[in-house]
Amino acid sequence: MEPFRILTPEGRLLGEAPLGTDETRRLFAAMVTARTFDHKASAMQRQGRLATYAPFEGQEAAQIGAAAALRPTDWVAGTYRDAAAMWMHGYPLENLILFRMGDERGGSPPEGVRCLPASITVGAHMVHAVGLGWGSRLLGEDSVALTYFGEGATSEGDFHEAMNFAGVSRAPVVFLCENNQYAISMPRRRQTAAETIAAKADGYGMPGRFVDGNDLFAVYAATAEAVDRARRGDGPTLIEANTYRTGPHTTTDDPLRYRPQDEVDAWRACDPIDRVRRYLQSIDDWEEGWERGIEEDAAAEIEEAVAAAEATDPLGPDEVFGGMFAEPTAALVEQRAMLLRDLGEA
Ligand SMILES: Cc1ncc(C[n+]2csc(CCOP(=O)(O)OP(=O)(O)O)c2C)c(N)n1
Repeated sequence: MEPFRILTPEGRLLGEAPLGTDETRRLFAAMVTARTFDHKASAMQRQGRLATYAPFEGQEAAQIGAAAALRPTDWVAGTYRDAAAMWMHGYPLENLILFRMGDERGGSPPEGVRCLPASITVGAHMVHAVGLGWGSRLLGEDSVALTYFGEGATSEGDFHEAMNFAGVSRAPVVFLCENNQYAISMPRRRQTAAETIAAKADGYGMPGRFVDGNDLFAVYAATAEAVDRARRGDGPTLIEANTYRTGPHTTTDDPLRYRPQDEVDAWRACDPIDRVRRYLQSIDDWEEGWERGIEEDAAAEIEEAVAAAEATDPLGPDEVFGGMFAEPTAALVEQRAMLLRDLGEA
């Protein structure tokens, strides 16, 4: 089945561009900045400055293109791999880095940024996104919740519960599946017998769109349409952004053990950033110096965020007990006291 596509890998338009030149250049710059962050974070992990890192290289159009269709009053609920989407929705780089250093204080955005903490539990946040969308409706707001997840998450019970409740309640939610072809080492063909992830929408009474996830324009257009539909009160949409992660699942795995290099190379030829660059070149709106400037600005902005994160006073060892419950359980109170006693601090 052919995905919905507006821009070919060669950067040729197949239909009308959904974005003007200035906005296209802005989103191109966002994708370049996101990739600069991704490479920096992978390097920092290798230097022992970050814990495990889940790279998103190859998925920039899916994350940035969808987030660009939102208003600041809308909600984003994503995963450990959705740093670019969260940043696009206002989550500070410093917090993204701090969280990946293992510091819970980076796990939430500042007041007013409508992003949930990244979900490490596969699929759990989709249910929360439906609650946010439905709750907004009950409050009389017109906010929409956009939830990002991988194709592996569609095999979780939470996917069914979220999709079912959203369908029945017509909650203003956009389900954005970044089908990056693998759930760790599990290939897409063994994840589900369905022809597409998008086809699953049928069973929940909502539209499903199968979209070229490496096409910024297609992802943006499909998401903007789904967001409009949700905001009007016409209910949720499932979008499958067909894409590929060119890096490992996380910095702990070796993808060559489960996928061939020629497959990676074939997907690299469909790179989402190259595609928009080719398009901008074709309309004479790209200069090498401009792109270098974006990279340099991005690197400087990221360095500043890294410096701020690394200058943060480390958490005390007992702070690990504070992250889960508003009111700690009796067992946690006891364990915390034991730890402090053992450390000679009580
Ligand atoms: C409920 C749950 N089960 C298992 C895991 C371990 N795990 C972490 S990532 C992952 C694969 C998820 O794949 P997918 O949903 O396709 O997203 P991707 O990592 O490819 O972005 C698994 C099984 C988990 N974090 N949570």
